[in-house]
Amino acid sequence: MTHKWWQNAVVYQVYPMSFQDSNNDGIGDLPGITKRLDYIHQLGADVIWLNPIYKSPNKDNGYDIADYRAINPEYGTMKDFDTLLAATHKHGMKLLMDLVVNHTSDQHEWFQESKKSKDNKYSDFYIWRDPVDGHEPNNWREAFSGSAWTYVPERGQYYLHLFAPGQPDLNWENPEVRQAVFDIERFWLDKGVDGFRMDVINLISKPAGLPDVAGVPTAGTTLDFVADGPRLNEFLHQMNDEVLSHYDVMTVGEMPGSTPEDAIKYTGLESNELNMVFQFQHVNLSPNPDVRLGKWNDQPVKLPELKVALNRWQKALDGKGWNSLYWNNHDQPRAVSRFSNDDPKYRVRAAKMLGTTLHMMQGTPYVYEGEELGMTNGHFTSIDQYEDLESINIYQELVEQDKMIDGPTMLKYLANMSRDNARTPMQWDASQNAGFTKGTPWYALNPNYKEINVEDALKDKESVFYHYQKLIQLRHQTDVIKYGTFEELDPKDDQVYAYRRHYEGKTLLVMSNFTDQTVTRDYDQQKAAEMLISNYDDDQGTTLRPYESKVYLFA
Ligand code: TEU
Ligand code: CA
Repeated sequence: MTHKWWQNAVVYQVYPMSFQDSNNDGIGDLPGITKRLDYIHQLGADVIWLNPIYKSPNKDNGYDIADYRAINPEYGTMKDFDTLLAATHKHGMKLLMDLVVNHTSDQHEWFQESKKSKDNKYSDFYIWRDPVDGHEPNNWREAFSGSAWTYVPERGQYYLHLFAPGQPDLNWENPEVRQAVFDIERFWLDKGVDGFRMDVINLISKPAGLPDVAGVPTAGTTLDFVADGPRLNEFLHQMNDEVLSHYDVMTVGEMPGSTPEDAIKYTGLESNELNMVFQFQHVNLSPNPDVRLGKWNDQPVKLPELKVALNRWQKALDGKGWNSLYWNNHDQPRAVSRFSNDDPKYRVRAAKMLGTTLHMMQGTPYVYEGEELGMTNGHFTSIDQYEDLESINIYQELVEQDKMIDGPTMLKYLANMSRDNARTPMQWDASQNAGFTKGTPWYALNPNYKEINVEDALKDKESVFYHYQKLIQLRHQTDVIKYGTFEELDPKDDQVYAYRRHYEGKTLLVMSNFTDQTVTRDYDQQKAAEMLISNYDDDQGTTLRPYESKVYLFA
């Protein structure tokens, strides 16, 4: 079977605002990224995914786009972008843009026109509905607290926003909207961009008639209800047919709420829609028992549940679709804090263990900036330390407005799960502001940058960085890692994550101890031809020390 370049690739995700400032205004920017391409290339990444860099009022840090063909001045100019793209290609790497087309900013000219009247060129570009009995058209809740509807007196109607009021949903039922999106895609693809990460792309087709959500309407139940709507396949097929299929590009659809069965419809190897999907099952584990609290919890992830989440997708897409593999991104807490142990005593070993566990699976791995250092959550203790509207709004709604939960408990949940954890600036060295900026950083750094930073990591051959570099090298060199089938082992085992991969007579055995205990497990590792990688410097056979992770190749 021929393979596509993106099936061999490893992606490095850059959150531009927090990556590298070059003009000392405290905000990361495009020239800063260009300066750091050597570092990303040294890690071994093949592709860079940039979070949105378009003109935006930044109500949701760029996921509210006001002009799809202009660079946000905070990040630089279109010339800076062209320089970054050319330099990325010169390094032999590719560049993905973040395409946010389920919604725009309310500052986009389309919306500014649409809200004026019911009979102008853009009136039908968004989802407007009359009040029902003087109220919102249905019970949908938006992702960042509150109703998913906002009333506009000048039009006498409500408009839908599954996210903030500053993020009105586009009306994909309107063929002119689809063509406008396709034109935006061509603009960037004709500039030489190598593909797109598509923001909440499985929300673009809404359930016919926009009926109420059953049960308790929350942000989570609304997203789940809207996800994977009736015309999604049709829209994605048309996008592929009219645009994507005319370029050699990589596309990954962010699909909250999708199941493997859904994903195969959109990313099947012959589906002619998208190449792969970001699924959410493993990042939504241990949900709060109270449905109104959704993802907000302070519970550690249980290994058997993690295995169900990841193994299900490995088995379901094997030979039928393609997985993206990720532990974290700009919306998730830091991997080593969420899925393992960021206590300084264990952090490095645990971070390496997580890297091995994920990177030996079938799919395209995504490394989020700083994950390759073992960067940790911010362990915030006060609501004043948060800047993300999701964090601030949920605290205001549940603690201050509804008095449903006390402040200290909500702060524990936020410390464990907030997106802010991922947005503290990249830690380059132990100098002031970790070398991120000589100005005042837009967001405070994690104070542990003095111990966790690139400069120290590159001097330490035992660092998480060099472990990730080796994982990426192994993927590039080893077909059984890239293409092998997946065999789960002992899914109920709540200490060790073990699985095998098989390809053309070769077998990989991956064993990861997720605990701080020493355990024993025998999967015939003694008969292996060689050990490919370990986070310890010796091999004690069936003994697995705390957070020990190792990979054997059986010829
Ligand atoms: O996220 C969509 C999404 O469903 C969740 O990640 C959501 O943001 C939240 O974290 C659930 O608790 C995408 C982007 O990745 C995110 O940054 C944007 O805020 C969101 O869409 C709206 O564009
Ligand atoms: Ca800057």
